Amino acid sequence: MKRLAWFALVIVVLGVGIAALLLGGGRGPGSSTGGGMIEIVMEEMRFTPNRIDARVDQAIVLRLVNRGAQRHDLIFPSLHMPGLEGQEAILEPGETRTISLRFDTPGEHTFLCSLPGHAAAGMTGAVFVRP
Ligand SMILES: [Cu+2]
Repeated sequence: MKRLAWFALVIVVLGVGIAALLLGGGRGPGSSTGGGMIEIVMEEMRFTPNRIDARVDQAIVLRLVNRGAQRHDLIFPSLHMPGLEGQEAILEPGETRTISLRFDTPGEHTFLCSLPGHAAAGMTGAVFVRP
């Protein structure tokens, strides 16, 4: 009887571990480190998270989710933005889109929502690119 209980416990622990591995898949909530997929929620008037870490020449995949009631976009006013060219990053309310980026210069790359008044109201962020 006692032995059976032990066995059941081991099965449960293994099950939870495997489920966590399968569900984890590199996109843990709150994670903002490059390498996996990073989810950025857009709403009035902010990006969450709005600070992202990346490395030079490392592709980062952003999953943009517009949970607001208005249209929002995500643009990098800086010119050093290999990878974003041609990618549509304006989203209707309720829309989700995945874009990938790759930076070839280290430093702080500011992004913002270019819809009128949004950046001024705080809808900005930055990707910190390490060498
Ligand atoms: Cu906006």
